[in-house]
Formats: sequence, structure tokens, C-alpha cells
Amino acid sequence: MVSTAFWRADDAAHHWHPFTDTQALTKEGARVIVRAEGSTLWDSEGNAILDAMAGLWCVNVGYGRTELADVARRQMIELPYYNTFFKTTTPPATELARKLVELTPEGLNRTFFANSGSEANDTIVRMVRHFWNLAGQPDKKVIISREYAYHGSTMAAISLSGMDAMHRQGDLPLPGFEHIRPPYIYRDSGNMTPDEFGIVAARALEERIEALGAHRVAAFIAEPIQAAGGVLVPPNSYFPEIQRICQAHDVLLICDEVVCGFGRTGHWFAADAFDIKPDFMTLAKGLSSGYQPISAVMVGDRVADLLIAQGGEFFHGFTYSGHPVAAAVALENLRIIEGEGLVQRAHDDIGPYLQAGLASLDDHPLVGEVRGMGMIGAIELVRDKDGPIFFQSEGETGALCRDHCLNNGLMMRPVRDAMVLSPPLVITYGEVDRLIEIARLALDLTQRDLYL
Ligand code: PXG
Repeated sequence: MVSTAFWRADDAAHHWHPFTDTQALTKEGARVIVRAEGSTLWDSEGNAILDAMAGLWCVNVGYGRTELADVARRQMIELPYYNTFFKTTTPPATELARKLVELTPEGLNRTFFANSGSEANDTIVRMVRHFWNLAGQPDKKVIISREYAYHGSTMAAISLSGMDAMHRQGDLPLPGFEHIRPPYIYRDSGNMTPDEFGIVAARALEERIEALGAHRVAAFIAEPIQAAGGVLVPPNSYFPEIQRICQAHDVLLICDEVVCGFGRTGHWFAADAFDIKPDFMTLAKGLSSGYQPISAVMVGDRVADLLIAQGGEFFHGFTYSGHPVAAAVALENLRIIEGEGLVQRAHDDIGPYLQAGLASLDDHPLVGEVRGMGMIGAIELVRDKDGPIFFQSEGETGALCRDHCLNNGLMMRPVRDAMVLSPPLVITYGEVDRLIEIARLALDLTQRDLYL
């Protein structure tokens, strides 16, 4: 058998990892994940790790689904690949396009396929620009997003994202992308109620539109819950006000459901929960539960009707747009989610159980706030609950806590000093109990490290 040391040496020599300090990784060596089942991962040294992240917020139906492997195998034998470019299609791509129209909110009646959330968001940027040109308003080009947003890693998607560290590497964002404050209740609401604060945070959009001139603003993009930004759950007042502002200034609304979609929040889409009526919706991750790379842009009627009626050929697409194997796997994944009632389970069974478990950590001296919805959550660590006072060296405490989690068999990662989690929707009650138990142990060990 090939040894862990062999994998680590080869990996350090040749494999350039995403979002990784290669020098640090080379010293430590990568953990080699070799197998997974349900909500549990195994590494090459036989350690079992409870995956509270569902991979990267994506393995909604859990690991080890042989149904998905069977469908992929069948599709590969029948038709492993054909494109959807030149007036051809394949049954899985067509069926998935229709299925997504049925599942997503009313008014989104067209599906454009890509392979990643980043590509889908880049596609939306192109459609938005094309739309306003055709609509006779070529000055409407600026897209507004939020600080801490994550919309992907390609050039347009990073520009949409509000991550300073990413922007610093490569003179980004590109021109024409603006960022406003996020609705970060815990940090910023001060003496306001969440709903009062929600209006204030949303008005930041109106202020920016007015500063730029509405004739220049093309669209606003938002994740309903900012996931990689630290699981920022908006106040209930936030999105209705955002929706009003977009309508008032004729700004298109893009809802990025890459993390929030497919049951994660206890709803098929978080747009349903927050009553968002978007012009575009970005889908990926839970669409295939990560078993195949596939993403989709859901396009609203207003945009689609104009682009199709007057746009002519849309010169945009990817070799693997609507890949038949990925589409077949996504369809089967959706059948599993429906058949097993996983959205409902996240809404009124395991979701509330997870949130109650998280809430039980609130008494810990390091925990400033726990927040979440359905099967997504965060535990925000602070130096002092009064204030609150955050840690001076942002991210260090989170990293310490992450290491203690991992050493005790729990995969949970920090965003700044907030521990974020989004376990598979199939996680069991017993596993949630263990998750909370290890999280508390990791918090104790982190506290000991800090105050020894
Ligand atoms: N939108 C959202 C909301 C995302 O979270 C993307 C778009 C981009 O998707 P692709 O498929 O291009 O990666 C994402 C991706 C993390 C992490 O550590 C999060 C993502 C990706 C990688 C790492 O939180 N989200």
C-alpha cells in the first residue's frame, strides 16, 4: 500500500492547493482523505473525522451514495459527453433545466449551465451587461455587492466578492464593482433592534446607488446568508428593503444560492425563506451534493425575454455546460433530496436540533454569539462577551479552535474568529450530539491555550 508519507511528499512537491500557504503546507504535509460515508471522513492514517462542513458546504445528501455512482456509470456508458452548443442537447441537461425551473421561485424560467459557482456568477455578469446594452441603458454597468461576500475566484467573481485579502493579490476588484457593508448584526447593530439595523444596512445600498447615480447601477448581488463571510444571517427587515430599493432604482437583483440552496437553510432556497424575488439565481454545490462539478444560472423572465428576443447568439459557454453525466447525477441528487424529505428534515427536525445544540454553547466564556438557520451555523469567538470585544489578532483564535476540533475528530473551520459549520443534511442526532460535545471540548482547550 502506498504510504501517507509518500502521498505527502509528492503532494508537497507538485500539488499547488487552492487557498493554501504552500510553504506552511509543505512543512506540515497535507492530511490525506481517503474515504467517506454518511457524515464521516477517514484519513490515510485511519482517523475518523465528523465532517461538520459537508466538504465545502456542498455534500448535502452525505457521502457514499451508491445511487449517484450508479447513475453516473449508466450515463457514462450511454452517453459520456456531448455538448449543448450548436443546436444539440442531451436528455439529462434538458430534464435538469426543467426541474430547476420547477424548484426555484416563480419567474425564473431559464437555466444556463456551467461547472462552478464562479463560472455561473461570471455568466451573470455577462448577461447583466448585455441586458442593459440591449435595454438602451449602456451606462448601467456597476454591480454592487457586499463586504465579506464570496462569489468565487475567477476575475469577475472575485470582483463581486468582498474579500480584501483576495483583492490585494492582483489589483482587484476590476473597475465597475462596488461594495457596501454587510448586515452583520452581532458586530454592528449596537443599540438598534435587529430589524432597525436591517433597514440601516439595506439603506447602504440606496446611498451607494444615489452616490453613483441610478443610471449607472446595473445590479446588486447577495447571498441570502453570507456563508464564507462568517454565516451572517440577515435581519428579517433586510431583504424586503433591498427588494424595494432595487425596484425603486431599476437595479437587477442577483441571489447567490450556491451555499444556501438545496435545503441548507431548511428551505429549497433561502430566497423562499426571505421572500426574495430575484432576477438571477446562482446554483452550484448542493445541486449535485458535490458528486459532480456542475452549476446553473437561473434567469428571470425580464432578462431572458429581452436577451432571447433581441440578443441574437449569446457568445458565451463552457465545453462542459450541461454535461450529461453531471446533469444526470444532479437529477438523481434532487430525487434523493425530495424522496428522503431532506429539506423538511432540515426545517423541522435535524435543523432545529442542530441549532439548539449550538445554542447550548452560548454559555461558554469564549462564545460571543451563536447564529444560524436550518443546517448552517456559526459560533463567534470573542475575547470578552461584554462589548463585545473581538480578538486583536483576527483569525488566530479561530485557527487554534479549528486545530483542536480536528485533533478531536471534528472538521469545522474558522472564518476570522467565527467557527462555521454546514453538516450534511443527513447527519444523525447522535452525530449532532458528538459535534456539539467536541466543539465544547475544543472551546475549552482553546480557552486554556489563550489564558494559560
Ligand atoms: N458563491 C458562493 C456563495 C460560494 O460560497 C461560490 C459562489 C463559488 O463557487 P465555486 O464552485 O466556483 O467555488 C462559492 C464558493 C470556504 C469556501 O472555505 C467557500 C467556497 C468555495 C471554496 C471555499 O468557505 N464557496
